[in-house]
Amino acid sequence: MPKMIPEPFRIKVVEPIKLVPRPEREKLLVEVGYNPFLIRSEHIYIDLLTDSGTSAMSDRQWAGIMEGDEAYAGCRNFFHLDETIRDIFGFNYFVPTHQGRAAEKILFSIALRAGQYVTNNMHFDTTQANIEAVGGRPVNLVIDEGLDPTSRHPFKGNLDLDKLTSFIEEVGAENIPLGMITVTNNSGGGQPVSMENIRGLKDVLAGYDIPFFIDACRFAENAHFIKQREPGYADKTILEIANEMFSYADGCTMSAKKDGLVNIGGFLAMNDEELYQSACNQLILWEGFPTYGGLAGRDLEAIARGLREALDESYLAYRVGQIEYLVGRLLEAQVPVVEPPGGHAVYLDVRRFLPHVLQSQFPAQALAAQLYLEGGVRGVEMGSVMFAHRDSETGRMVYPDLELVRLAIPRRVYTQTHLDYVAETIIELYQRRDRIQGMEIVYEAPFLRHFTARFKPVS
Ligand code: P70
Repeated sequence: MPKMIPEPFRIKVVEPIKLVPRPEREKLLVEVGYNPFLIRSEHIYIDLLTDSGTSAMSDRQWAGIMEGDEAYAGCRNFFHLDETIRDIFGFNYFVPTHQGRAAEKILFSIALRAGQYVTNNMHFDTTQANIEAVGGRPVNLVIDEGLDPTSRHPFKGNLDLDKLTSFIEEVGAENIPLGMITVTNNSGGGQPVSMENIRGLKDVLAGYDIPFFIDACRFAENAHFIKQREPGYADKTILEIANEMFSYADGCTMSAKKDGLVNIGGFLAMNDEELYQSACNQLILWEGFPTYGGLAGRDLEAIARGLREALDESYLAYRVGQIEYLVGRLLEAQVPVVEPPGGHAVYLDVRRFLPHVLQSQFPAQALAAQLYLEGGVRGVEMGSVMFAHRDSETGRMVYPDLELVRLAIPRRVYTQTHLDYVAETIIELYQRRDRIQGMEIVYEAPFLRHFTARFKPVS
């Protein structure tokens, strides 16, 4: 049996969940065009759609909600969050936003022009879409091991610095207004980035005078992996590691819905004063006054408290331990998953799970739908539906290297018994995998199509 780490908390409030009967699940799947995004949450038993905004807040965070100061300007919670962001991230300025993508939208609207490039290990879908929305071009430069679901490299989220240097030389530094790194690499299996890589990335970008921003959503989980796996960090605290990570950067975008342990919120932080002034102008236009952004005072307080709780080592050991435990149970049954376990989710490797389904028939979408049918479990497709695109020059479809179903584990929400149930559901599905068919699209939106697309089984 894989080892498990008991929850470092006890449960004070409960929320009932129920498994709707299989014939009803079957009917619901047809109604929503086989897209689990479109199923009502009350019809889901175990919801692993995302770890974003789904955390259980602590009693201290809820107490902070009562201390919300709802003044339009200058609320005390803003200053509390400011102090917290300085302590952990160390940037001079920040603007609160309603979530991560709003921070991205503001950053790219002020720092990027049409035709320019933004490099990253792997952009997440909203980052990619926000870059494209202003006519920019997202570029993914993760190391080759990061695209191989079986490689056990300890830092598969690393960016390939040689590829980066060649890319800068090829297109010219003046065409890259900023370089990014996503910690952990969500699109590539929740894999961490090493401190050495972040430092090296800083050196390369600084050599060309290109500003460096971190997509910081899962920074605490990344810091935990650095402590566990990178020589020289075992005796440092998570706070010290986070401080060092961000010391190399010029700013960050953050969705506090992940390692901020809250249900809504985010921010954009930076050192450059001029950039901050421009960000404030856009913020006032799209989000709100600079001391609340898109949030209420109480939300700012919950983030300030959540960010500190995310640095707790017993919490992180349990958190990452849950992913390791579920991966361990699946590997025992030979189910193909991305290895080694990442920080926030288990990723089923669908190319090996359903080798008989072509990528043009959306195998990961088919598997996500079957997972709901089998056990009322909701995961998310991260493959051809989310990332395939038509090449603007050749007009041909380009399919992503990785075809995954992600089972994201909400923070502090499910117990080990829930994970055992999920493991058993997947194992049963794996045993009848030969009978799972591909899908075809019957409706798709012009961008970020995975949220609303509809499908039917291939005839
Ligand atoms: C997720 C959510 C959000 C995200 C991210 C990274 C590395 C920025 C953002 C945007 C989105 C999602 C995906 C599938 C189903 C539901 C939700 N990731 N950068 O679950 O942040 O959502 O606050 O605007 O992972 O991974 P935000």
